[in-house]
Amino acid sequence: MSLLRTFRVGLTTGARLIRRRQLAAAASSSSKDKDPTPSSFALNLFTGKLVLDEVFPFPEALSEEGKETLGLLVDPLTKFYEEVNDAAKNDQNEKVSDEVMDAVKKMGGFGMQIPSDLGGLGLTNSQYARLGEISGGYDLGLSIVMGAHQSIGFKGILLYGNEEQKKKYLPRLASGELIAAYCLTEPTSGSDAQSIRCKAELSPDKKHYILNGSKLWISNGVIADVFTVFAQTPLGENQENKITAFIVERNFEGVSNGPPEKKMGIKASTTAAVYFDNVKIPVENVLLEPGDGFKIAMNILNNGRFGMAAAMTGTMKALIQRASDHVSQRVQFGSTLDSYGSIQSKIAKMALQAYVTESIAYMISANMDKGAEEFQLEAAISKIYGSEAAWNVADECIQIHGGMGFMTDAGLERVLRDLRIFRIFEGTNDILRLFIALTGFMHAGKQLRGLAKAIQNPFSNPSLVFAEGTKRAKNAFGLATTSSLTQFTHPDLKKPSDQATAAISKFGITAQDLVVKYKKDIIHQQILLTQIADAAIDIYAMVSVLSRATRSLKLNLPSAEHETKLCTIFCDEASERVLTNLKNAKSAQEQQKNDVLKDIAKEVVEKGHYVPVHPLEV
Ligand code: MYA
Repeated sequence: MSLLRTFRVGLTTGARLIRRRQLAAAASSSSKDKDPTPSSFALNLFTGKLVLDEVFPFPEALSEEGKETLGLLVDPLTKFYEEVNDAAKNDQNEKVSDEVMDAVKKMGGFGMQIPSDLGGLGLTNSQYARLGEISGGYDLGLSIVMGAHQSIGFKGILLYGNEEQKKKYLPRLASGELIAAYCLTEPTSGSDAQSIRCKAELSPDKKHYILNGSKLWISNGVIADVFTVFAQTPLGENQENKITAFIVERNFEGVSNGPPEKKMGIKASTTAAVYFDNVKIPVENVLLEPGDGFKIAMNILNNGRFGMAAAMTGTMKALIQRASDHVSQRVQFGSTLDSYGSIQSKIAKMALQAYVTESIAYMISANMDKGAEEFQLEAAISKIYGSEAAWNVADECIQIHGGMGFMTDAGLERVLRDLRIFRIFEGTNDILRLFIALTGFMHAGKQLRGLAKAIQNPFSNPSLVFAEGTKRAKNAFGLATTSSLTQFTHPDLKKPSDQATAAISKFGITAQDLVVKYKKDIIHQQILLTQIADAAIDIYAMVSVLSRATRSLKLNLPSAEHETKLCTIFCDEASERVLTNLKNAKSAQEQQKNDVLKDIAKEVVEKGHYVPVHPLEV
């Protein structure tokens, strides 16, 4: 856009441009005019650079006033969960009662991050994380009702809405008078979000878009009044389809939903198909510009993922409390269970995983509060690590309880059922692992002179080009790091810091070697990509706990010594895993094993059943 034209645009358009710029900045690591060294620790790992601004020191998230505000909310929310809400009843009834919904509304629980001048509580991400953590400790079903509404449902309006859109919708969304839902997934489009088919066409008078199509498995789909809907819109001279984000009201004619799905867990929340039959959406209800929808969709998810890690932290803490109560009271073979080594190891590992998830969740939320723009990898890491950790912790908690844990009355099987979806929704952990590795490699490719001019579609576009030039690439890569984390960590953490430093250094070198070895073919190496993602997850986790434990030691917190142990053990185990994953990603022998795995899968799928002849039928 020329300067003159920029000068002429009115105030509204100006504000729109600013939001577009914010969107572009937050959207992707790949925009062309971007600072080549982003602030994201995880992204820089792939180029062997140690960029620590967002990980050291552990961020101080709240001002005194922020703590005070949070203090005023924690007690009522806890009291609500203890005295008003009944998670087991919600699960059994497969709904949240009107009484409970009203109580959440009264507490402001539906508008936690909406600014106070628009009727919300105006909380920061860190404050929201803390309340999400409490919710996750009591009732994951109700957490999803609240989370699908504000973590993703109206997040598009909050982040990218113009003044009119915000004023029109946010106050009633904050009070809970209106409930929101996020509509991306379709019958033929799950992980492959860009392949959606819902279509919105501009009416001849250009006043409306006409929306047709259906969305699937929409959280809050039965109860929502406002939907953020993503649909293809034909744009430009060629009428090329691009995704646009729309605010759609239930009371627009032609909006309906299917029955609530029968599902394994989070039964208190409704999940349903939502149908759009010639729905007239006023053009004013487009978020940002037509065609901006995919990045809006991705950024909403990026923006909400830390909330999931926070909720998982709460779930794990509650499970740890249940497990420790049990093991300190239950007597078998003449002693309480806590005296047995195998139980002690389980409890310690549960604590370890909660500590890591908590450290990651609050590291990210604080960075987002400080205005970080590149957190998509960290957000994905928090979702993957948190959802898997919570699953492990719930499983072990049940194991520790023995037969008792299997019984519905113990309330643990509900938590396990509720947790299962967290590894699937908001981006399956499998696709997020590929996303982490490919985004990292894409960034690494761009950093290398002579490599990768562009990667348009790392998952499916075969025209992706990694230029040749192996030797030059090697030199340009800035081979790993010369710094050591020990400069930033407490002396008591020297060993784990050295382990993490070695892992980071090895990661940079391995990432480079792999880019050079596979070039464009790296996109097809999914097993290898998963190993790389796992290494990146462990490294980010190590750095998060090192930073947190350092802070605790410096502040001489009462838990500092305990945290030192958690940090030390975690880094010991995680650094081993990193080295193994990196070794496997490069090893020819491991690649041969992967090929055999592929063969086995192919043979099973071709036959359509388990292949070996039954041992009794020979
Ligand atoms: S909601 C539905 C969840 N669905 C998904 O998560 C879909 C998963 N799929 C994807 O994310 C994408 O399709 C993937 C890429 C990642 C697979 N950030 O060619 P591309 C850019 C920024 O790679 P694709 C639900 O489950 C990319 O750089 N940018 O795209 C309910 C490129 O940019 P450029 C991104 O191959 C849950 C462009 O896009 C990102 O099609 C309810 C194209 O990229 C990104 N992430 O796919 C939960 N990805 O063109 C409730 C891509 O500039 C939560 N790009 O190069 C509750 C929590 C509890 C809270 C408690 C509260 C109290």
